[in-house]
Amino acid sequence: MHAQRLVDTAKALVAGDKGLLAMDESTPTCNRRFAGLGIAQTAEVRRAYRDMIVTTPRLGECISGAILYDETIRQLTFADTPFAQALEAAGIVPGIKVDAGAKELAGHCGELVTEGLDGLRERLIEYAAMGARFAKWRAVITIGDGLPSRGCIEANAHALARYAALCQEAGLVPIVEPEVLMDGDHPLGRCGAVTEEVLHTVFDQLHTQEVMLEGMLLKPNMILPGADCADQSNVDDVADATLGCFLRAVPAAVAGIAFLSGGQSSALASTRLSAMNLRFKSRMPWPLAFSFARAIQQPALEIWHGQAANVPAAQQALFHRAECNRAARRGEYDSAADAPRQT
Ligand code: 5MM
Repeated sequence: MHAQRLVDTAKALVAGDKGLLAMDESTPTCNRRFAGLGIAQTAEVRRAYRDMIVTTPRLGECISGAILYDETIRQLTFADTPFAQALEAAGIVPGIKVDAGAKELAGHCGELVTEGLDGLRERLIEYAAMGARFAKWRAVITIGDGLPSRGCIEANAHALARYAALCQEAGLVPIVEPEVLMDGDHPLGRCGAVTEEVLHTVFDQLHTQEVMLEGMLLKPNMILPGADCADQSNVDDVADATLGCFLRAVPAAVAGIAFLSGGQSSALASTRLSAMNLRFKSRMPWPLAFSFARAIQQPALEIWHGQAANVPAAQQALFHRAECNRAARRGEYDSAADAPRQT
């Protein structure tokens, strides 16, 4: 195994105050976001959007790594450079989403299991040859009446662990993403209990599959009340619930934690990350970073709107959100100062 290389890459991805940019929306997800804004949904327009992102001036000052989608890693930027190489040139480590998406779990109505293990060993070798140095796999856990089931949690945890072991065999750092969705009206405590059970199960499976924790990153949800819950907890309650859960369930050997944003507004995601870093700085055994998609990209996407003339303004918005999250890693994000630009 490539132990030292894995440890070095994992550390580099969460070093200092930088974080990751998830730009790995699958074609259906990217098209859905484009459709919502009336942007044409073609491979060429998706390429233009991703070109806007990776050519953002000084992005590498805030972003350590970027997660690409299969379509993008095979495309060239407008400067005729493969996207992975363009990222390396910008000082950003290229990564790749390797799951094949969440599908209905047989026998478990309303629950999903992420697929993509078939042929993964060969795909990882191909992605590594294209320049990817880390990978990502997302499992989706739904909270509902009687959900999640043990069957769903165990199936997803097993797949995450087998994916992670294959990544390390190929020399790619696995990002393990078990996302407990915000959908629903459940209270904060329910999200906390479910997330803790999921994390215990995931780390049990990672141990069983002999995954080296020092050479992987965890990409979890924050502990939040459901989006439809009447009691939307304050920032400190979210920070305390989230870090309390992680301190109980995430081994200290894990190289780092990088949150997903999960549909929170850009400002709220930064505010909560900042509060966690401020309140728990001296008590955390791992760096606490970000791996946001919507919470970094959304304002830029809305400005860009598919128009080349909007690229400079969109890049400014993208860089601004990246900088905000860099400040949040230091516990220094000021949402009041950011207010005029919030979306
Ligand atoms: C949860 O989604 C991940 C983080 O994004 P947010 O910060 O917006 O929550 C993200 O990496 C996600 O996995 C990609 O957007 C790809 O999603 P799909 O559903 O297209 O595979």
